[in-house]
Amino acid sequence: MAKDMTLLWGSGSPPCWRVMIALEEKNLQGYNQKLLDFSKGEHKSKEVMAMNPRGQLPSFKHKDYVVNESYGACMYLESQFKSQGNKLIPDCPSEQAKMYQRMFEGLTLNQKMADVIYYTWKVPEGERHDSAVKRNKEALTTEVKLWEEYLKGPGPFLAGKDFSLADVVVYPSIAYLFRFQLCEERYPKLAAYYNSLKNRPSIKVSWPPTWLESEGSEMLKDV
Ligand SMILES: N[C@@H](CCC(=O)N[C@@H](CS)C(=O)NCC(=O)O)C(=O)O
Repeated sequence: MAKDMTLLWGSGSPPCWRVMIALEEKNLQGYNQKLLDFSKGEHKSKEVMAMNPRGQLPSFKHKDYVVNESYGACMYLESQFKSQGNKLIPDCPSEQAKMYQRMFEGLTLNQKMADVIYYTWKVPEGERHDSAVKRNKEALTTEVKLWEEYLKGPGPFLAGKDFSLADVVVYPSIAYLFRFQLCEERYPKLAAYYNSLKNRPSIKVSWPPTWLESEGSEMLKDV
């Protein structure tokens, strides 16, 4: 039981979901956790700010060691609990190189996705520029095509035959794309990857609760 760990998280946030998947993969159930509501501004509460001065989720600590950055937390958990649960960093140099490459490229995918989704959320309708919307969508389309190509290589996982940290950190972004109705027919490899991992225990048990309650929007339908 991981009673010496605390995770403050928000539903539907890819960074939060990454940490939850890593905790499950490392058999670290039973940690202290609190689900906070972004729409009520709970990520700016005193409790979060004390742990994470940016007021962002996830906020995570093990004992007194704070690792709020989701990639950092996943890498920390793998490093500290190497022989527990599933091994998430392959020994084989070619697979390890691919794993780090895909992991960090995942940040670009996430950013390009956020550029499209948050522009529409944050910029009021009358102030939006069609050219910016178009440019962001084109950039995301180029990026998504790249991931579709990657999945044509030896799989079934992002770094090869084994589930790794690359899957832990990138899967939530890929799931987010489909939540916003990325077309499964246009990206069959990505869709197959997304669907095949839905029932993996670490992913299923940590599936964003708000996603079970409502449909996502169609924002990425034409990407
Ligand atoms: N680099 C951080 C990013 C965390 C992050 O951006 N969290 C978002 C939710 S997905 C958040 O808390 N946003 C609220 C805010 O920035 O005020 C990580 O990977 O952990």
